[in-house]
Amino acid sequence: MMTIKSTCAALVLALSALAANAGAQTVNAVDVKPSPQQVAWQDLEIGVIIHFSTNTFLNREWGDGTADPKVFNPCCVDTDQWMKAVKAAGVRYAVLVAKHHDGFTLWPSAQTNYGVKSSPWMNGKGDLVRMASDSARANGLKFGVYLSPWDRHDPRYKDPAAYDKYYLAQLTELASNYGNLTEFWLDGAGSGGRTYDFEKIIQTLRTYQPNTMVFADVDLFKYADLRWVGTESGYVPFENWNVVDRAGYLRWRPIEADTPLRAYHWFWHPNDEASLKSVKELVDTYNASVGRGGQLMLGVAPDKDGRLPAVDVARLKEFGDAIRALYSHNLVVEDHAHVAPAYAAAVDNDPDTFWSAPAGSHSAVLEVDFPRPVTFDRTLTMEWLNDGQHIEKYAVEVYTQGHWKRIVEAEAIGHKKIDIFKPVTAQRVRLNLLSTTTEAHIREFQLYNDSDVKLP
Ligand code: FUL
Repeated sequence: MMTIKSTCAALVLALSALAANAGAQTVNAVDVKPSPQQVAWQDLEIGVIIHFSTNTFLNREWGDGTADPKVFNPCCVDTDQWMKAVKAAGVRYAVLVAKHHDGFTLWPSAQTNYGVKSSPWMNGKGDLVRMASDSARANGLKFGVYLSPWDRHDPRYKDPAAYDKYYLAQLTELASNYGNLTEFWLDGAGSGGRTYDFEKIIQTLRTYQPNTMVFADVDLFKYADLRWVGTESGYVPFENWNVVDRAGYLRWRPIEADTPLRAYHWFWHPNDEASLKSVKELVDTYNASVGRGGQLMLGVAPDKDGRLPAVDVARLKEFGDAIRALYSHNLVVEDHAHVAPAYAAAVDNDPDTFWSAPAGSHSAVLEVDFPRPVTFDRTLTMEWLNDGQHIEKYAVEVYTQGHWKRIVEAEAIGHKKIDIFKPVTAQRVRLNLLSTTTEAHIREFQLYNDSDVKLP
């Protein structure tokens, strides 16, 4: 028989067990959501990373830190030309390599003489970070910086504590003097086996830049907001989930795929025009990065004069024109598809509106019906991710000869998914969300017929 005392004791035990459980909540991938800054960053879709340093003048990719600052002497730096050229490619933000592994600073850092201030360029009075950030913003682009942790010039590098102090002081200069930084590139290259004071680095960055997205490779997963795709091919492998687990850290880490405009070369090299990627290669890269829910980070490099070469400028525009030609004739809108009013927000060509499946549902179907048959060879689908990534399996189906035929079956949708297939002609098409962890949210479901778009 239970006494009042034992009942109370049991109650206390039960309550403390509940409290302990509440403290040790299990987090599942489906519960992890992006920060508002990650959501905004994922909407940018394409960025560029700009490499320009002593390497440009010495035909090198990795400077060893011994270059004389006097070699840095471009005659005609035109950061406005850089930004206009990348904008024509559809780029929304630019990251400038402010210091590469050679240790040479593109801004007049008070922490070292090894940089533009010891070069003949502008009589040592120039500041490329200022010029690039001003031009980016004047052209409506966001701006970010790369500050290499691996420094092959600075003597303090041998002493981790002294070098951390140096790095933090340089970071403070960049983070506090050049306006909002959209992305901060933390490159792991060359740093194998070295430990930096990352806690402090991120705290310092956050002091001045609460909204910057930190890009870093997988080793630095804990400190990063974004993750490296793992190669420099520009391709995102299937299936691309935004939530990844690294040794117990389950976090929203959207993927960035970096690749240079000229194959294998981040810096400009003489007589290297043959390595410029073709429009087809660039479009394929776009489809396999942005089209797989990732961010495309394209590398561009000014030449010794300080301008992007004319052929690169032309290629960037051709690439931008090709993407605009491929993805501007949404048949759902142009061919007046009929859709149930409830779905309207998913098929209105406006990614700022979204349709939600019924609350708590685990599957849903979104159908578009055309007044006459249409031919198409790809679908573009966007998931509204603010509440997490919910779609785990989906299909695109067309109604033919009395039944629904599946032309695409895949798992992740994420920010943007482009599915390409042999042209198909149909009057009824549906996005069949076969399995969703809770109700799905769709920003856009679009159809294109691009098999006949001619690429230069
Ligand atoms: C790499 C670097 O080692 C390359 O030189 C380049 O800067 C690329 C974007 O990142 O890790």
